[in-house]
Amino acid sequence: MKKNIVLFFAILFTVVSFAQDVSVYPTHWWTGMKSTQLQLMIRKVGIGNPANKSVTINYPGVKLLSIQRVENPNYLFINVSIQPSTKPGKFPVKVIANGKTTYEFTYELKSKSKQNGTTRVRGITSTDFSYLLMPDRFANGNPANDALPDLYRDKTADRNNKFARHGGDLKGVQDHLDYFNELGITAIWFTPVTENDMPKMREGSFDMAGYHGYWFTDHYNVDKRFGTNDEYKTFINAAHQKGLKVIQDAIYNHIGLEHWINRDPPAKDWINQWPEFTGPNHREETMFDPYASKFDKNNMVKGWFVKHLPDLNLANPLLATYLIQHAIWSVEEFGFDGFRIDTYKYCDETFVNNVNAALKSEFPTITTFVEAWANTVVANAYFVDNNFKIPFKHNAPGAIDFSLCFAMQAGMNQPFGWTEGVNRIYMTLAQDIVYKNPLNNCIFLDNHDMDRVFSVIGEDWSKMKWGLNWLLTMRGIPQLYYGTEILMKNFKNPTDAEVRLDFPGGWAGDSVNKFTREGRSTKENEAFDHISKLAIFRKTSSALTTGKTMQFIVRDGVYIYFRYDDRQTIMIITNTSDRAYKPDWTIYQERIGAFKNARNIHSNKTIALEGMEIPGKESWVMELK
Ligand SMILES: [Ca+2]
Ligand SMILES: [Ca+2]
Repeated sequence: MKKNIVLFFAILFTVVSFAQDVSVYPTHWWTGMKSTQLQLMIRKVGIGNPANKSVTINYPGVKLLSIQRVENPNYLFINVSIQPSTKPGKFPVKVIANGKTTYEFTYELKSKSKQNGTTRVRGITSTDFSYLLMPDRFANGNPANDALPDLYRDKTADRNNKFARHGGDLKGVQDHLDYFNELGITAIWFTPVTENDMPKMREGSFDMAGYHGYWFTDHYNVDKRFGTNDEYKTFINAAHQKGLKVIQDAIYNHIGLEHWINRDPPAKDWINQWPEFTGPNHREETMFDPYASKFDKNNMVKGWFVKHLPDLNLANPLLATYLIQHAIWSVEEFGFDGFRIDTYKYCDETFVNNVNAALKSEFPTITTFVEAWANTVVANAYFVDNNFKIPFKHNAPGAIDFSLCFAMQAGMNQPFGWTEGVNRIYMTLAQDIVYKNPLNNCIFLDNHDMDRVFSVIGEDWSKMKWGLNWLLTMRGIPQLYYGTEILMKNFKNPTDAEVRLDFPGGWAGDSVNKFTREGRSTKENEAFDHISKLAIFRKTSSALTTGKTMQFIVRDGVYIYFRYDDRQTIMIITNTSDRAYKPDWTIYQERIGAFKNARNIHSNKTIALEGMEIPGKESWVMELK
């Protein structure tokens, strides 16, 4: 009896110790991966104690290579190789001290998907039209997960507070997949859904929630206020079944203050340390300027973005492996199609190239575009695959094209001049010589960090049409910010919360539902239809998606460019002046050739090129016939 009691408590103790904060990363892996190397991180109090001398793994094809300790005894790293012949399955991993097993866990190798590149992980290309949304602000599909006070530090959801969580979630996005198809969208990009278990943080004079998702506290878990890991998979599968791709937002530069990497770092040098809070200078020039000081570059790479976002030392090899394996894990686990990388210009440059290369090696079809928020074309191009002959070459395929965004805004907003107005677009596109492939750039009129474009242009619908026409016909991967199609407006004044308002109709009981034609005003339907008509045409237009570009010098404020290939020629003509304009087609003969007529994509009217006159303030997208 006594013996049984001892045994009972021994079992209980084992269970209790198992229920403590124990984690193994990656949580599972796959057979059939290109790389045969895997590094497991065990996180458990005392696991790295030198008494834990050895590890045993007994599974055909899996070989223990080495174990590694770090200065924090709560971590142990296990390096294994997985031979290509290894079968999927589960096996025990034992940590041994003095001949006894002190910790044992079961590790699983699943079978790598054979659908990568066909029904999942398809890559985002210039054939796509993406829609950027914030899940917390788009639609609430599950009111039961709005606030989960037993699980998370921030215990509230409150739609009356612009800085709080509002309860939107993945189910809400999933409930509107048909809406995206009506609008002509082909890819959904949303701000991160990774766990952000942070309390509200003081930013300026406001207490902000991590509703935007950029404060990771656990890489391997979806924040349950957006949905579980399984619900994320369900959402992606549902999107794929509706012909929609999915873009995941990734962050390598920093983590949230409450991430265990910051609370209990494996080694001090996983976080870039400063004697007191030091922010980065935000000057991307420090990364490529031939005259830059080491001081400025060091500050740019290692400064903390804000006080509550510890900056990761991506040059640490164990941390780098942790993050690279997580990136691979998330693609294989969830099957999304492309990455958008946040705060790219603040990252260790060798690391970002390594993670991109590792992803490309495992998933040849995966694509990436990076946020460098650069103010010049040279700077934008520096952070991606480019034509520069310089010592360090970045390898990301595409940039988020801020230069073209600023140029398009200037084209709508400024009066025409030698270097102003629509000439900014002309001059910016001319600088495409620096990109290896400008079609890989994500192009946009605004995003979640900027004033809404409709406000920027003074709520002028004529100018809005120019911008939308350019967005959907210029080279690159167009991105629309949620709500632009219903003319949502606002400046980031006093904060960016103003440009992140709830989509009307996303919550049960909303007074209007702008997901439906009936819920939208006449003007809003005009905007929605203008976008959807061109977007749906674009889907099957080889010229607009993958064709070449030819632009002509802007004359009298009239900007004409062509997208063309062997099968199709599209002319985009925008008259930014007040006066009607009759193009002299002899100037455009190279592209006009034998074409006699042009069909306006929006009105569907075909008119003769001879004698064609475009009124002032008008923009037309025309297929030449
Ligand atoms: Ca919810
Ligand atoms: Ca950094």
